[in-house]
Amino acid sequence: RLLFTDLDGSLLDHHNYDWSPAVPWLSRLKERGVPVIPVTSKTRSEILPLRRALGCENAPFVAENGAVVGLPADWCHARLDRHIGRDGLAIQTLGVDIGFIRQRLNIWRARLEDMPGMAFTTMSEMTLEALSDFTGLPESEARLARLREGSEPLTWEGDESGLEALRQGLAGDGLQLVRGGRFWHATGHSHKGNAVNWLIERFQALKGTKPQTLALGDGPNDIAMLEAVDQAVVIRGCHGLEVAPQQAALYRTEATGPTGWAEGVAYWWGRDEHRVTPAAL
Ligand code: 2M8
Ligand code: MG
Ligand code: MG
Repeated sequence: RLLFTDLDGSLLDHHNYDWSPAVPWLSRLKERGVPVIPVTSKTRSEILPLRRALGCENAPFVAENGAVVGLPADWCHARLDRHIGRDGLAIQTLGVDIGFIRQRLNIWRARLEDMPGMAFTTMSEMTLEALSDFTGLPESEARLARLREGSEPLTWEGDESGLEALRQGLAGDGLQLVRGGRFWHATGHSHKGNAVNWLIERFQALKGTKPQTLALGDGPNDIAMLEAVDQAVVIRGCHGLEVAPQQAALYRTEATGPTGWAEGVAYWWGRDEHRVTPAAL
């Protein structure tokens, strides 16, 4: 079994980033040997301390909306992952380099300058103080959010037509915009669904069996992940955005954040270890 989870607004509270309501389930999953795999918009630098705190330091993780995958030693393949870092992780990049993304955002901003509905601020342009105020992250953590490798978050201050123009420009560069909780994220063609499929394939290659998979998320950027697994949970969002994956085995929670997270895990894995999913019927 594998559990894939979004962090902000799902395992972590949208406002204060607390996860205490999920702790009983995190311990139970640990006892059962089920890896809890964070799949998030956050950076590798943000995830490293967090996964220790959450107790999922032996599981892989997906950072920056699928652009970066971190593999602990027992998920590594002798032939494919040659370099294991001092942190014990092999890093696979499924996305596009941040330098290219920032360069293209600047070019499109300059080219579309005269369009009235065109206005955005990238995370790297925000001061640390502004970023901390906007996200509620302490400055020490906001600093880690800025250490980006394969995705640039931005706040949109323009209108729909400007957004569409930027989207089209970026598409010509092989880039896309996905909606997170507070930010839009400019990325390559990587997304959470690709990264989850990649990890499921890796698991199968190493273990020779197909894992049973569950995923939980609250935002539009989670849809591809929710469609890539056997059982899915949409956690009630704090942002009013529509999240409608093409997924027959779908549960929508009543509660938001980590309380909703625990509700969702209990729905699928709480009573019956071998619940038959609607998709399998
Ligand atoms: C950003 O990600 C969230 C995820 O949904 C968002 O778009 O609102 C990222 O920049 C991430 O690195 C950061 O930790 C988070 C803080 O709220 O915001
Ligand atoms: Mg989220
Ligand atoms: Mg997220």
